[in-house]
Amino acid sequence: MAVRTNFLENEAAALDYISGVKILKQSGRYDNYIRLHLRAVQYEAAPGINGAHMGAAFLPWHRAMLHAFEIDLQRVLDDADFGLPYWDWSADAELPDPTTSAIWSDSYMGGSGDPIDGPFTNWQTVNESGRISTNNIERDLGASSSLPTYASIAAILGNEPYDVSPYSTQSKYGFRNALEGFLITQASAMHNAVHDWIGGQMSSPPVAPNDPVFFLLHANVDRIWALWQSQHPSQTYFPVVDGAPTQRLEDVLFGYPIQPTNFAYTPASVWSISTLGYSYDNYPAIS
Ligand SMILES: [Cu+2]
Repeated sequence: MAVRTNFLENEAAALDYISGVKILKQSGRYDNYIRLHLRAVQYEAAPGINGAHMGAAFLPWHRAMLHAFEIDLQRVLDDADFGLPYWDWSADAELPDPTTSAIWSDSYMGGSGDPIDGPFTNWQTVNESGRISTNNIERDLGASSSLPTYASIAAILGNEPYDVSPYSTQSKYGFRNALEGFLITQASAMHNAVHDWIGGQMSSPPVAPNDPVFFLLHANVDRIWALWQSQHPSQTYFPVVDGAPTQRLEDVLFGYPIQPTNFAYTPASVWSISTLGYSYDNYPAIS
């Protein structure tokens, strides 16, 4: 059982994460995840809904991606219990200047710049055509948007049900659209705001996973979803039958199966994190 811990509170796991992603980049396996995400962004499940975003499948699609990625890291690190660290971006939202958080130091993820400094400074990125480009990873921390606070997370945890018709950015209530960041009437909120706050590739959905902070950010999104699930044990996934292809309870999520898991992930099959074989060391102390 893998336990996912806070990137800034578990130095060994943080450094393992950095070594692991460097190994995956070198072998080309890392770029497969960028291309998986790219193809999902480019797939139109229905008008305004792509394979991985702006629809009900947003949370399960990324849970599946992180699950496969975590197992890849376990293999290259030779540690079957390795848990993907999460970046608790709301903790940093409480700092006077979140760009000074230790996560952006050169021994961790590196900070702002084009290219960024730190362990990933010379990484070549995958472009919107799926090809290796000459661009490196860039960031412009804090230039736009702001990190969601604990209070803003607390404010959406009461949302039920999981999602409502039309299961898109237009859904008027429901937890998924709130956490993804389209329900709140701001230009950029929740998950979307974190991407925008980082800038560079991270603020461009087709190429966002070029930046390895993508997985740390999404582990925290997944953690907040898992908290919601534990607080609302009678809630289930929607849509069951009336949604678009790749979005319904028993549909195989777009782009799967992939190596190394080769699982035909569905929203149903990823609903329970304990079934997938991982847990979080804790949840934000909010409710
Ligand atoms: Cu995201």
